Amino acid sequence: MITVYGDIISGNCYKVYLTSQLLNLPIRWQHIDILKGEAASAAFLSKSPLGKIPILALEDDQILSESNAIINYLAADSELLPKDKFHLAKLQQWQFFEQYSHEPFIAVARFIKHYLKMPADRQAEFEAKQVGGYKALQILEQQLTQTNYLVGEQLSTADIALYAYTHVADEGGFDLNGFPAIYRWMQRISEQPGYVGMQLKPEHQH
Ligand SMILES: N[C@@H](CCC(=O)N[C@@H](CS)C(=O)NCC(=O)O)C(=O)O
Repeated sequence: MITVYGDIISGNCYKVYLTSQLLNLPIRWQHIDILKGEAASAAFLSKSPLGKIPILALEDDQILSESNAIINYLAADSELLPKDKFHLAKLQQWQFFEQYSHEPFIAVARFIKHYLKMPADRQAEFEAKQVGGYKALQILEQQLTQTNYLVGEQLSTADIALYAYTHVADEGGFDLNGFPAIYRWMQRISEQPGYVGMQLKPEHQH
């Protein structure tokens, strides 16, 4: 069975869990507690030299890192990954946007506010993250006023990638009230068969 090493409180790890549940794929979840620094342990570094979660270990011990690569691997051959080359490139466009222009603002603001409880020496950084985070939300809103999902009318791993930190953006100090199209998109995703929220811990995470 495929093993995922992750911590569900991380949006990057949650993407992998959500994808596996939407596709009804059996996975073994190995909890790595990021707040306790377990991703930096020697045992974990031997699997993933970067010391970051999530990683996926195949049955033959091949390892895959980078959350968006992992969800695309899991979704290969499913309707969550388009076959048409333009739509596939659009999906990647959104996933690269997520990693460079969304996650570094919204996830980091959330980490500072929600998990570190806003230490004084990170207050200025937190405020700077708000600017980039709201810009990313505006871009999502603009697309989602035109289409139900990010790549047209079909749910894909682009939506899963962007949903992960957007749906907990309030924990990073972002007010989603001014973003009705994002709100409706989040509703649509949460109504998918197999959907699980971030608060539902994987079976193997205690
Ligand atoms: N680009 C990577 C980012 C992974 C990442 O930053 N993971 C964080 C948790 S969200 C982590 O492992 N942090 C632990 C650390 O840096 O010590 C991905 O998408 O998987």
